Amino acid sequence: MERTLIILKPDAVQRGLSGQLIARFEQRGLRIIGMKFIAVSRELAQKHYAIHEGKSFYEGLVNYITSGPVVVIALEGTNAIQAARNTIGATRPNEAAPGSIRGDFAIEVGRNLVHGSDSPENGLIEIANFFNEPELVSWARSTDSWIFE
Ligand code: DAT
Ligand code: MG
Repeated sequence: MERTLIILKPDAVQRGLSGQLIARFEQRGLRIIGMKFIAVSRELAQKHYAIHEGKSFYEGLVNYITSGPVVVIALEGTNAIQAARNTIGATRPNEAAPGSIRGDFAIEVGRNLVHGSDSPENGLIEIANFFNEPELVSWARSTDSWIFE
C-alpha cells in the first residue's frame, strides 16, 4: 500500500470543483484516510514546496497555494502515487490527456487545480506535513476486496 497527499488547490475550491475532483479519486479506488478544509499558512506552503525554492515560479507557487482555502486529502492504495498522478494529468494542463483532471478542467500550469505526491517516500513526508496522526483513520472499506486483489 502506498500513500499520497492530494491538495485541491484554491482554484479548485473557488470554481466549485471540490466534490467532482474528490469523486474521481474515490471512483479510481483509492481509500480516503484523511481529509480537511484549511487555509495553508505561508510557512506550511514554503515547507511543502521547499524542493522548488529558488526556481523562477517558486514565489508564484507559494502565493497561489495560500491564496484561498484548499482541501487536503490523504489517500491510500496499491500504486497510489502513480494512479493518482495519472488521474491528475501532466503538470502543464495544455499537455494533460483528456480524461485526466488537468486535461478536463485546466489550461495553465499556474492554475493546475491539484497537487499529488511524486513518490511513496514523499507521500509519507507530505501527509505528515499536513496531518497530525489522530487526523488519519485506519479503516477497512467493505469494497476493498473488490478493488484490491
Ligand atoms: P506537479 O504538480 O505535476 O507534481 P511539479 O512538482 O514539477 O509538478 O511542480 C509543482 C508545481 O509548480 C506545479 O504543479 C506547477 C508549478 N510549476 C512547475 N513547473 C513550472 C513552470 N515551469 N512554470 C510555472 N509553474 C511551474
Ligand atoms: Mg510535484
